[in-house]
Amino acid sequence: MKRLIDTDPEIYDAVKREVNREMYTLELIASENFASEAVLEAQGCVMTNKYAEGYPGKRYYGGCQNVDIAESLAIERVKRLFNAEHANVQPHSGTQANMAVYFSVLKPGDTMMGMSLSHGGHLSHGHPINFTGQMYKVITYGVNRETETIDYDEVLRLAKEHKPKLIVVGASAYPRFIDFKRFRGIADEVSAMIMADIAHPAGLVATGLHPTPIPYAEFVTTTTHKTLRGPRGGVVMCQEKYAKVLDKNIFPGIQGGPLMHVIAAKAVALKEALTPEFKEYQGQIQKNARAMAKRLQERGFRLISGGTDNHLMLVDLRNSEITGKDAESALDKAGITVNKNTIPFDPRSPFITSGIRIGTPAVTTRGMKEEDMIAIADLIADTILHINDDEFHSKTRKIVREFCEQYPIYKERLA
Ligand code: DSN
Repeated sequence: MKRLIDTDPEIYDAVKREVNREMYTLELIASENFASEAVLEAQGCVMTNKYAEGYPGKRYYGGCQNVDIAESLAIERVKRLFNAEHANVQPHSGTQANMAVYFSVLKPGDTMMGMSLSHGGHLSHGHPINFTGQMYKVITYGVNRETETIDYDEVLRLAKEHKPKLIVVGASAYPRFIDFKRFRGIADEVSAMIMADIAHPAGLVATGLHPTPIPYAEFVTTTTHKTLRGPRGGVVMCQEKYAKVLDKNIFPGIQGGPLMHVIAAKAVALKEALTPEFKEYQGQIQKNARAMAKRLQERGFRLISGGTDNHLMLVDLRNSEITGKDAESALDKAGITVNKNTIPFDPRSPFITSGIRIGTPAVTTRGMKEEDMIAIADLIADTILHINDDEFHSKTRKIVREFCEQYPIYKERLA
């Protein structure tokens, strides 16, 4: 980054610090990952310079022949990866992908259903402080208090009572498989449409390691940077009959010029996702999550729903005085990055919480395996046991650094 050093040493310094943070700490935020060098190169390329409002072959600007190649490849690869009839790769984010679907099928005041954020849903699935909560009549569903898994009977009861036009299926902190077929049955009983937001398990869905919503949902949205391991951004897939209305609602509906450098990087990540190595990687994410969950349970932690089927787990700290906020902060000092997270029926506020969310996609990208997850689970358990002991955290931070050095990333970047 020679030119960046000369032009803007302050930003260079911040980037360098971030590279070091990523290299020498354990990244366990379930929604994060390390995009490949090829993805980073595409995202940092000159396509950032190009305006390309419209779609491949139908642009409002000249000179789009090269970005058209990138966008067409990205579209074709998404369709192939997920077996989708139609795809739009322009959404700048997951929330914008969701917004485009809502605008395609709902009018202000219409009724939609989504999973409550406090039970593992997402802000853009109808939270009162999000545009969805302000524009639509939102009915939320959640998990059963006993099983801590989605209460499908309650979803059906609510759907029959409120007759939503759209049911949103998907979560950002739910450790179990989602039964999309069952949601289809519920939606059919009340003539609702389904939007499945698979941002979190997208990589698992793409490789057949998590049930796919494609045959059951009119619309499927995802981000490209979580388990899918691409650049930050969104994608919408839909049945062919909704293609026109969807495309219109993304551009010119809610966005102007697409980010062509990001779309090029999405295409690269999607190419990577179509390889056998990616399937192996997704399988390892899942094995790692199971190994980590098992070890945390052996160390006395209670996990929401008793374990994990996917890439993440939610630790319930209610049986101690320690809050999610305390745990996040102590782990951060130890060089282990997680996020505090509300757990279902959490007595504490979202700023404090009684849980932490742990995910394995990023550490698996580094090449770590089940035995490493056991070691990391022990570091987490010991850190939480010594919650107020900063000296202990400094020692753990050194262990974490040595551990990370065995699994290098960014060999050529600022190292
Ligand atoms: N904020 C993301 C997450 O961490 O799960 C979802 O958009």
